Amino acid sequence: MSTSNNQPKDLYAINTVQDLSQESAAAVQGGSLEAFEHINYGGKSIAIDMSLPYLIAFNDTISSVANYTNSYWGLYTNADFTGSCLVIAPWQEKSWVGTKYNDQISSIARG
Ligand SMILES: [Ca+2]
Repeated sequence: MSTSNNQPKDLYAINTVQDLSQESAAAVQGGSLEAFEHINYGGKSIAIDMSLPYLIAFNDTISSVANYTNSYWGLYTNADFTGSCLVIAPWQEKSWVGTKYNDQISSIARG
């Protein structure tokens, strides 16, 4: 009696291709907004990949940001996405958020 090994091999190949595709998709859609304590990307930093209604330890701290995503982000001076909003474009970097927003940002929304 002979059986073919082709089917299990084919299934394995399909699974491998699917895994690679998911990794590629994650690489394209992933990334984060990095926020820094000081200007010029200095001091402590956090990597944010989703909206945060309150920054907790980073409240009123952020002085520079680097957006390593394809998304727009809104940086708000008050919690729950209220107050003044500084919009950060995809892949935009700001070595200084400006006087109005320095040490004022309390919530961040991913667009
Ligand atoms: Ca600061």
